[in-house]
Amino acid sequence: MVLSTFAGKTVSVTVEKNYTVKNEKLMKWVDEAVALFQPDSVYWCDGSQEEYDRIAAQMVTQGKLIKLNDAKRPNSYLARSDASDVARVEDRTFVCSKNKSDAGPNNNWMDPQEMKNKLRGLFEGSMKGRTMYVVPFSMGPIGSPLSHIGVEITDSPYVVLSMRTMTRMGKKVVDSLGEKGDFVPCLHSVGAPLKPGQKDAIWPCNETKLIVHFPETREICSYGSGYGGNALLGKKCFALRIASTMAQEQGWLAEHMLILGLKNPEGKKSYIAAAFPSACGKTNLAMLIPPQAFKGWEVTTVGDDIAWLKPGPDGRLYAINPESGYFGVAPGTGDKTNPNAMATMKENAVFTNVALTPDGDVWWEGMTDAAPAKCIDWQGQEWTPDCGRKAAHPNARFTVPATQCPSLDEKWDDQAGVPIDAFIFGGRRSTTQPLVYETFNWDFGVYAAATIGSETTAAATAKVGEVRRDPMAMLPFCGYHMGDYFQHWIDLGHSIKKAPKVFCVNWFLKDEKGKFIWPGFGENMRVLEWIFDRVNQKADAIETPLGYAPRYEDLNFAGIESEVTPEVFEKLMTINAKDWQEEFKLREELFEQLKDRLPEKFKAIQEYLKLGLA
Ligand code: O2Y
Ligand code: MN
Repeated sequence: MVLSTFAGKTVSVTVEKNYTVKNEKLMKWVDEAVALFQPDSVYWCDGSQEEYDRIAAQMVTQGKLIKLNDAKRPNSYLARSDASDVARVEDRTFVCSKNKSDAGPNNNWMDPQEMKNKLRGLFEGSMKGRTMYVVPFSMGPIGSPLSHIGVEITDSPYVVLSMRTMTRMGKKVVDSLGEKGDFVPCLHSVGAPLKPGQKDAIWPCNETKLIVHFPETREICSYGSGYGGNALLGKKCFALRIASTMAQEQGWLAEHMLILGLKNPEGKKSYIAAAFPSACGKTNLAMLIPPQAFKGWEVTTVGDDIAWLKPGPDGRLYAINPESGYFGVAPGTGDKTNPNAMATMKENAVFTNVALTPDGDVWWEGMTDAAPAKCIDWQGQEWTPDCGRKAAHPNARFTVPATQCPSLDEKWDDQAGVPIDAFIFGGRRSTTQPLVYETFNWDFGVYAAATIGSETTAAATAKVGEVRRDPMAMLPFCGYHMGDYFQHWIDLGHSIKKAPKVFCVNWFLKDEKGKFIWPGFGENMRVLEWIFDRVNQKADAIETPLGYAPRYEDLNFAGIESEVTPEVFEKLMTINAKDWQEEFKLREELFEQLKDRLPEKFKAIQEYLKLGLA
């Protein structure tokens, strides 16, 4: 237990707890946290709507939330973060395994004891003048064999509200823990203690930030940030970094994947899980609305960001979305790009770092074609379309309950999860990667997933157009050595009777003039249909050097024949040998970094592909 080293002080605080807790480990851990953080009061969250409304109202009174116009956006709020606290801090994120080599070159590392000493110094007294909230949460449906429980201690009421939307949270989780149930302890402090009488900041945080994972003891500590993945510890910290280490040990997968359901007009249904690096439209794909030509087809949403997949008794992989809400990027989301997301956020939403319109609603770039004549930008400044600044921060967010999504899948909350028939991997590539292909088999699929990457965009870096490898879109989220992770994928596929088929897609090919060739968004349905039919043994394909690919006649282009002609399709499906020689060189750079633990099979697969493309 991380806190045994922190304990030793006795303090007196008021405690508000409206239910019985029988779990001794939890009670002891909370007592230790009180001694460490020295808050003014302790509040055990029950997860009720009344509690949510009460905390939100307190934050409005304190100026920490703005209540939006109830007629336009019922029960919704706007939060503005500190300008220094707007995104995940990868350079301050650590995996503190006992041995440095187990964290791999993909993680920052520090000796666990040294890190705990450092954290103790930062955490000691860091909640003075504040309330310490105890937030019990379940990742996945409560009681499901695919779910796991965590408890987050935090001094941020914004985190409490967000955790209630993003997880199953409160008394029901403590009840399901019972006397002996285990949980992942998560400590979070914004690192801004208050002296008596000191006025609080609108968004308290600390210049020093540290997001720390102890994989062997399954503990998470976060200091200094109140934002997103740094602070909502159920998401990236637990459901990906810690869960990926649990999954390796226990024979399952914790992945950075959306999950969608696809039903054809005959009523046959398949589920697909898909991984993409950021800025590839993951939420748009998860909530896709099929074009008119696909009458009778249904796309349904199980999850938009994370999937936990465990082998079922029938030898298939079953997936749950461990979350219960969406924490989506607002800029670029609009009625044209993602009408389902827009409908999901029509009420009960918390928006962070978007603009406030004069009528008390929200706006961001890409929400509508025309910008409002004026608004208040994400930093509280007056904004007009010609002022030269963005109205919303590029990483501005909406936080909404999944249950409000019009395309929500009927099994999104099913204790058994949903059976996965296909994995899709993609990246943002203007050349090289064709629109779609099916890999030859599981091992080739794992190799392809391990080598995906995206070209950097202006929003992410100054070096635009450079390909950044992001294996399985997990590079920032894998809690252990990426080479071991690849081997775990290979082994898992061979240990189950019916491993999903693996497909690669690329929605972002450009022509010589730099214009996107593929229409994307809802039109991606045309590729999904082919994948669905491959999975259900109905679609034809030809063999290419990379895998199996559709011919023009294998995809339904009804309604876009003039945009995607056979010549355009030819371009979309081109596998250019010269580009691929360059691609293999870049992949070798990734393999070089991971060489001490890279699966043997990868070399053989790459040699085979190279020969086919020589
Ligand atoms: O910047 C943050 O803290 C959020 S990161 C995030 C949030 C929702 C879904 N995915 C991500 C991500 O970085 O992959
Ligand atoms: Mn994500």
